[in-house]
Amino acid sequence: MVDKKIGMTLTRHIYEGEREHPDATGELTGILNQIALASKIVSREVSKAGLAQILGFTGRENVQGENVRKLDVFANDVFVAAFNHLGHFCIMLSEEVPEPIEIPERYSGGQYAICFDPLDGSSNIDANVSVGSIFGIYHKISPGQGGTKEDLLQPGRALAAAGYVVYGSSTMLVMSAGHGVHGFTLDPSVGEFLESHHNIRIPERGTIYSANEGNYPYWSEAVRGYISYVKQPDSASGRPYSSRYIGSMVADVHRTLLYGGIFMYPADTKNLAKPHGKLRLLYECAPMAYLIEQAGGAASTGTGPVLDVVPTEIHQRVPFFAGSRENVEELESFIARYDDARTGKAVGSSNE
Ligand code: AHM
Ligand code: MG
Repeated sequence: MVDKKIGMTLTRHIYEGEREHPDATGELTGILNQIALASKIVSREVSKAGLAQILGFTGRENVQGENVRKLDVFANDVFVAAFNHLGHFCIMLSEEVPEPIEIPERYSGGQYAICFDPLDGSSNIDANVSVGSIFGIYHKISPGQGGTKEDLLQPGRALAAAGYVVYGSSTMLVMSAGHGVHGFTLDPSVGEFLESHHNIRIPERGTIYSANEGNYPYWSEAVRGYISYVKQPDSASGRPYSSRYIGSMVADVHRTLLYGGIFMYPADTKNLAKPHGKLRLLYECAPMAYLIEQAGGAASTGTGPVLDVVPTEIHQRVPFFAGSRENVEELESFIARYDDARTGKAVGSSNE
């Protein structure tokens, strides 16, 4: 007998989700299907990057004498082509493009805006390390036909859906449309994403910390204090924690979602032009924060939920601390304590 779970494709999952909501228009189904299609194409190219000689080069010719593009540029082109004639979007934002991407007028009547990072962590590709795509989908809020920056500059709390695709030892799409987080693994033999992880829940507390510790000297005293704390032996809380850092956000967040712990990219003083860390709010941090919260975890800038940050610029960066709820709260308590010490307030005093 065929197990009915075998038939739970991404498409069916989304369709069934929409069926439970009679007011749903089916647009989100169309969008997620298109994301799945684009990510299958990107996955195919990522997996044969070395063979196709498209890694690390741009504007060069491959063995067939065709022009080749860097893989992140290729991925951007694939996602843009998948979205801009769909009719479901009014505007798009990509990490690869400085300004919002307008939709051709004929197709610009869609009721959604999308922010995406087509290929995050692409500096890892030459070493065959996992990379990923990230997306966040918002309802259109601007009046009239077409979209404006207003549709993109929304807090993560307003996300209608978000997800990522990790191109790792297998390709996996993890998404939420506000009803839990679900993971789908690409079965290349049938070309379908099949549900492999239903309702992912992040552990309440984990014993892995994940950060680029080379930046330690440039972090705030509070973050340095927290990192010293996680290394101090304490059997009750499982310290010292293990350190794991891939340097590819999608892979690091994916592991954190499944195993628990804390992933972070704090602000640092190394580059004064980047006082808010490295990661971008709209297409890196907010979608990941949405997934982590949907899975029962927490995502913070250090002083409050990432999802509550109201963006003022499309390529804005924020400090990012995400993972198991207890770990993130612990990190926040370090920041509050150091802030209190700086401002002369007694540790543990209230914030009123
Ligand atoms: P990118 O968008 O240019 O790929 O940069 C983002 C990546 C993330 O995937 C990762 O978390 C981070 O940069 C790693 O940065 P670092 O090398 O400073 O540790
Ligand atoms: Mg990126």
